[in-house]
Amino acid sequence: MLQLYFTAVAYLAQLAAAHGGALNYTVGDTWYAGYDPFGPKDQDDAPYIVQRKWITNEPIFETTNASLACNFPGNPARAYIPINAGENITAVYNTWVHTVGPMIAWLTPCANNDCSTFDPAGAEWFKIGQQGLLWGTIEGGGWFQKEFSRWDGSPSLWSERIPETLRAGKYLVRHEIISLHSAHKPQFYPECAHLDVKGSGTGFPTKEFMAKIPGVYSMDQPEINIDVYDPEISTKTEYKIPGPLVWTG
Ligand SMILES: [Cu+2]
Repeated sequence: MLQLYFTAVAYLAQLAAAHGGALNYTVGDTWYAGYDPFGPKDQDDAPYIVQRKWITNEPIFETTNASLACNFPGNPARAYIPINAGENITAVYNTWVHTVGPMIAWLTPCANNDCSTFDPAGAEWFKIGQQGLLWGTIEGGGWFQKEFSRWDGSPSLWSERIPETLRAGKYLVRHEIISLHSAHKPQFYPECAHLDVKGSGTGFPTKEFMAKIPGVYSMDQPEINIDVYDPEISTKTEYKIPGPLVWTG
C-alpha cells in the first residue's frame, strides 16, 4: 500500500513536470519575477511581479480559446519590466520537456498606455521574434524548443530583441511555445508580462504584421493541425511558422 502511494505521488509529480511556461524574465543582469502558478495567493497583489497571472501549467488546446492571449486567468500584473528599444528580453523557463514546434514572441501596445487595465481581447499583436526548426527533419531534427532546454536544472533561456525603432510605451509581451508532439492536437503555452519600453524611436508595424490572438491560428492550418509522425511530414526539413512576418523595426 505504501509502495502504491509513493508510485502515485511520483506519477503525479511527473505529470506536473510534463508542462511548463515562462517563469521569470531578465534584461541584462536584472531579473524580474514572473507569477508562480503553484505559489502563494499573495502574489496577486505583489508590487514586484511583472507577469500576468496563470494558475496551471497545462497547455491550451483550442485555437479559439480566449485564454490563448495571456493564459488563464490572465489578471494584470502590478509591475513593468523597464527595457530600452534595441535591448533583449529573455524569458526564463526550467527544464522544458517538449521538443517539437515553434516558439514566438509577440507584443501588443496597452490601450491608454496602461497595462494594469488592459484587456487583450481583440488586440492586434505583432511578432518580434520566432524560433523554429534549426536543423534536420520535422520529427527528429533540432527545434529551438528542444535545443534551448537545459536538462541539468539550470535555467532555459530564450532571448528576443525589442526592435530598436519601436516607439516608447507600455506593451504586453507574450511568449508562446507551441508543442506539436501529439498528432492533430497542438498544445499552446502562452505567458504575458508588462513591458515599459523606452527610447526615442517612432516606429510601429503596419497592418500586415498584425494578428489577433486568438484568431491567428486555426485547425485549418497544416502547420497547426499536424501529425509530425506522418512520413509525408516527418521527413521534411522545413517548417513554416504560422502567422505574420516578424517585425524587426
Ligand atoms: Cu507538457
